[in-house]
Amino acid sequence: MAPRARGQKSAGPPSGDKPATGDRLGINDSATTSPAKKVPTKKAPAKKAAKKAAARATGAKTSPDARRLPAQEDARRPSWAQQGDALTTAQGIPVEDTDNTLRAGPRGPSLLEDSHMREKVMHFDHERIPERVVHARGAGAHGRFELYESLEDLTCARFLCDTSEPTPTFVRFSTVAGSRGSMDTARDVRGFATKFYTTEGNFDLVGNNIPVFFIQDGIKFPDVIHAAKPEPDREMPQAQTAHDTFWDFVSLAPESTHMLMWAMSDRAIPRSYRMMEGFGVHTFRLVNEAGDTSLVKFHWKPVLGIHGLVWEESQKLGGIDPDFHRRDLWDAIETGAFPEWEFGVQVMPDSEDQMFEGIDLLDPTKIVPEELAPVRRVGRMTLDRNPTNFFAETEQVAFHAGHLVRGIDITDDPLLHARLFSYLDTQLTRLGGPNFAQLPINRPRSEVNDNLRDGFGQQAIHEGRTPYLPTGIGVEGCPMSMGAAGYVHVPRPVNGPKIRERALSFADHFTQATLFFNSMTPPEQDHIVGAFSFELGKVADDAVVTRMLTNLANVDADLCAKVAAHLGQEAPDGQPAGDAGSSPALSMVAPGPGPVTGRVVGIIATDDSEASELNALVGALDAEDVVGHIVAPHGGVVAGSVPVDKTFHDTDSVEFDALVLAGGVDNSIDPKVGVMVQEAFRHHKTIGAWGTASGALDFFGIFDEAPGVVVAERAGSGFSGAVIEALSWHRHWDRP
Ligand code: HDE
Repeated sequence: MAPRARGQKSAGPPSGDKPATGDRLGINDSATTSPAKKVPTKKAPAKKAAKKAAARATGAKTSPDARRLPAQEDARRPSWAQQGDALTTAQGIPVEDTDNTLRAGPRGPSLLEDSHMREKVMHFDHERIPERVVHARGAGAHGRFELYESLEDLTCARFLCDTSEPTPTFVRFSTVAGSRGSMDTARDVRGFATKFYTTEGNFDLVGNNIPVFFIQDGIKFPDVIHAAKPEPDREMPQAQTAHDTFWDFVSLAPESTHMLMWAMSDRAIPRSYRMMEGFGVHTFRLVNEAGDTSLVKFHWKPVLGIHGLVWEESQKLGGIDPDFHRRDLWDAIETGAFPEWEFGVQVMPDSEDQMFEGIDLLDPTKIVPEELAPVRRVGRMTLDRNPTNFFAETEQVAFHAGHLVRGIDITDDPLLHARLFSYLDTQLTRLGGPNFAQLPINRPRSEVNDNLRDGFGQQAIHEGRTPYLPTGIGVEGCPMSMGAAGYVHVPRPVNGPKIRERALSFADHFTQATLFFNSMTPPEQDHIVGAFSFELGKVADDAVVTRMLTNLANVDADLCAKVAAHLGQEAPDGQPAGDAGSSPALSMVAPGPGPVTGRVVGIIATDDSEASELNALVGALDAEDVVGHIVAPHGGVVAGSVPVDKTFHDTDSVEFDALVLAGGVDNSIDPKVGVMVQEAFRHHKTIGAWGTASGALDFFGIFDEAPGVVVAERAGSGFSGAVIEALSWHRHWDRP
């Protein structure tokens, strides 16, 4: 196989973080040192990689744990819980025995006076809080945001002007439709919500991995979600849009057509959270110190590139590893392959009509193609620490589209306005009252002096007697309103008749859907056809299918004809826009190789393999921050001394980005290996084999001249280099 250019390494080392000042809730102020985390992988090379990458990412000065913020530290070791060696009740009374209920004789009835048992079970009975009504399934991580260049020309937000200090962040990725226990790899939009703990208060960028939305007005959100969720009489299907009610709704709401194109594309089945773009979706308004405003769209660009699974893979993974994305994120961070995104803004002039190149910037079903307004990349976020406790952090984090800082304002997007109401409201039910901002994960790292008092879950013991303003009794009349130094809403005229009506400039629902389809490469278009065929194939109501085909006919005649043919229906005529154009930036297929950091290679080995060759390959992969898993017929060690990571009994090809058959594997190997290799080939993945294993590849029908298939006599550096290079292409779509 002719060698291709080597994959790029991820860009340079970000500098270390620094603890921010503590909060003023008056709970705890002292920081404690936390124990270093263990790297959970079995193999020494992965540990080495973890150390290496951690050192690289931190400038070799501090470990991720050392960067923990004081407020988080306090919360991990509160003075009122989990201290000392003795087991106690919640009232601090030492417990005699927690394994046997107090009873009348060893075989007699339990006694109601056993307060310890009653308290223990009472607390357990109330451990759950309501899951999020949408985005219930998620995974989070801590990180930091570093600004490359000041945006002071656009905004006075300090964290976007001051390049000297990183801003701590917490990110939660999620699926939308499924319940908290649903599978990660369902076809769905992914939430990409980031909390920036800035020195001027918290800014939440509550975005998705798709830049448009199903609806134009927030009043329709309950409708689209009710339609997408399991049908209420039967509570089926879970985490799926492939059912009647969803397609019934969207077929009658043509404004959803553009979003449907994205949702049926590989964007909706990401390979990893680390390989997704993020979008703020709505247009925001930035204002600088001089009061000049601009309209912007926010973007996250993954350093590892944008990559998807294939549909069959995502379905199988739902059974083999329902936690696939959560595990991928966790493992990447634990092994030091810290996920990174560049932060960018598309900047449009704040014109009176808030239109840009004919696009209504207030319509959340429209994008601004990057070719018309390039994304200015101004910073980088690195996720470098897993949560300490899923419930306390990932489950209790409370995002709000209205958590804005000085210099960032909203626009009149009607979807955004409904969100401004919804996010505070939902926390009252989920987090049990109005004090959720005091939960450690939600606390600002800037000073809080809000005069808010009491309420369920109040954590502070406030001093003084003047929680009101104005006051002459309070300390020097404080806290004071800050005027122009505070958050000032951009003064804009507002007028118009009170009506329930949508602007005409929101009315074109198809041109950008066509633009999206035009921008896809042939394999991506095939996947979209396949996804529509799968989903509509599950719809029992013929009228719904017919309506949807009519909408697709207005997007692209070929798309409609292919889907209709798969469904055995007539393709209706439509009027797709002839001048929709295309935007190459929308395609996920990169024109060149990309970074391989954190990719996982399955190395199929037997006791006839050579330990030195296996170790050499794992070492070569490790040097590129690729994880090599030894997969063998049995657990323990293989080839005399090499630790086995997975066996044929507990894994499948879908868990790997590439499969390599080690020398020693031959035709007599477990037939499951044949199934795995054929599946990896069908999923366009890199496949390698050396020595006797090349013959096994032939035996399994894998054509060794095919793109992305690497064969060699021995597992030397030429072989490992070619495998890594092939891996850097993500998939080999040119394979027959
Ligand atoms: Fe949300 N959304 N949303 N949403 N959303 C929630 O807030 C809502 C919308 C998004 O990881 C809820 O705390 C309404 C668009 C993310 O914790 C809730 C409307 C976008 C997350 C809510 C929208 C999003 C949520 C559920 C229409 C992309 C997960 C629990 C007006 C820009 C955040 C919660 C996390 C969560 C309401 C539309 C993104 C109910 C009413 C558009 C990433 O408040």
